Amino acid sequence: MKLIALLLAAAATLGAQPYTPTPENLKAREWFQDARFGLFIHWGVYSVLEDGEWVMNVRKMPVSEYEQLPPRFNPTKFNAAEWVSLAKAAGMKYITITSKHHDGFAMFATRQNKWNIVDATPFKRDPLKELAEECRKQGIKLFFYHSQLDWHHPDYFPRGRTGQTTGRPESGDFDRYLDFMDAQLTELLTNYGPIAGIWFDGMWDKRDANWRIDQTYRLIHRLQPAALVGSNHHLKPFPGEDFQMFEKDLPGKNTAGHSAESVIGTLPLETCDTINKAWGYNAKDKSLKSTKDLIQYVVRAAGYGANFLLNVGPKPDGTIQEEFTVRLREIGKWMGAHGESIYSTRGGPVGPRNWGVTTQTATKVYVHVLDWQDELLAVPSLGKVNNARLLNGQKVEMSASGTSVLFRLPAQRDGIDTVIVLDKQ
Ligand code: FHN
Repeated sequence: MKLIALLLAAAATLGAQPYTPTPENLKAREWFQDARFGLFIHWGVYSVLEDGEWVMNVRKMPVSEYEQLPPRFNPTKFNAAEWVSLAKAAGMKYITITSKHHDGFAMFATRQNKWNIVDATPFKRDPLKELAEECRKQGIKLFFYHSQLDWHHPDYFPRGRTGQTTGRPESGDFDRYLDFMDAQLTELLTNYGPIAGIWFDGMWDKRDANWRIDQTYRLIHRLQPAALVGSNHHLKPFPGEDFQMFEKDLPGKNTAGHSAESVIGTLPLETCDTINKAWGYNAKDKSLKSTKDLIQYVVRAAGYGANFLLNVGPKPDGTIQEEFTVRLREIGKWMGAHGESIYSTRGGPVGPRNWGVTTQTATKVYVHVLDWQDELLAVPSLGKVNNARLLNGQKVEMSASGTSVLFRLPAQRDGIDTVIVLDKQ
């Protein structure tokens, strides 16, 4: 299997045109790296069943059965202003929302088929249009997560690893499906104003297919040159991709099995994870990460020079569950007091350690002590730095010891992240 993936990755690369990002794309990449923290939203007709976004495949529901869901989907409590305000309150700078997940159901007013929230549900509104307008109003950028994998479209054929029980005919024209996908992407990049990027998912379903990604990526960059392209294919980035993403792991790790690749090259990095274990709304999933866990996730990601995209799965009525909103607001409070050590930083002079990470700007180094009980902490040289202090200005004793620096940590520490800031000389 791995050999196939390698051969096809090579083929895809060889077949691809060389990609030179435009100046506006490069500027967008800098903005993306400065942003550091975003809100992932998995929302679709599957939320009606309250059992996650894979319910169609897990319950082996044929299309005919799954098509009975949209008439039950009427999220009248959806309020774009509330969602965008919540993201801002959490200290997030962008939102990435599912325009279409694997079930093929478009959460926007597509004209390519009737399998969408406007034509198929009593809601009749276009939530992505409302969200795009609200994001512009509140100064939050908007990405669309778009699944290349499709369990509904008859031309997604041959089938891949999933979607084998949907009852679709055993025939179809995959290129015609990709034309359909490109037409929907054209709608998303034409009718919704400036879009910060497209977050692809699902190539892993058919590693041996010709996904025509160079054609699709060229389309995106032609329509909106500043739009950043990323793909959750778990392979090394292809030409045309503008950031490398990881899932349920820090960059270069593979504890969750979703990020088989390491950090390759110098593209901006982003990792994503959930507050409980589910991406789409799952009423039974109470395995919640604490606010401390989530803040430390943001900090550790920043220590790897990566963004953290934290997910919510809204309910079928259009609201976000309280366990999530409480955590998001608590994270925002912490970011309000410590944000200078995260926003607009890059990975620090010392790589991530068990005790914590470092971040840096052009003039400062931040040492994030996340898990260290002792009074003294020795770290490798941080370069020419001085004036060690906490963010509140309290001085921190520091001495050089060979090529290391020794900190005497304050007895009273931040229970989540004791940030020591130093000036670069
Ligand atoms: O199958 C999807 C899953 O539903 C979810 O969208 C995650 C988010 O990164 N990506 C895939 C699993 O790797």
